[in-house]
Amino acid sequence: PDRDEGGSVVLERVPLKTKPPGMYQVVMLNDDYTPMEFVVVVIQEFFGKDLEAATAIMLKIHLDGKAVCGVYSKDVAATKVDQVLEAAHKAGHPLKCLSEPVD
Ligand code: TYC
Repeated sequence: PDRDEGGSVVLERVPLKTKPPGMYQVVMLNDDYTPMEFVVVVIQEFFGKDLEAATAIMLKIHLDGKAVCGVYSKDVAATKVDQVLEAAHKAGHPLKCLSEPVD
């Protein structure tokens, strides 16, 4: 083994490779029952969008089946999902959303 000036054995350690935290997108899903107006309010409230941007996202969900409402760290994305699901459940709407890693 390698030794230092004093004769002690030098143990070499390669730094553990760390990877950057990846980002997660919150995807909202379409359904046949949740009112458009409720979705627009939720998107404004929890994703910081103004009325125009929230309306555009809601319409994209309605037409395409889903859309990304925002991109966050894993923890924040999970919290957004919880907030949306709780608000929808409390209001009696079946609105669903999920978070997934950004490619
Ligand atoms: N499709 C719903 C309707 O026609 C509106 C809607 C939009 C529902 C977006 C959910 O994530 C959603 N009332």
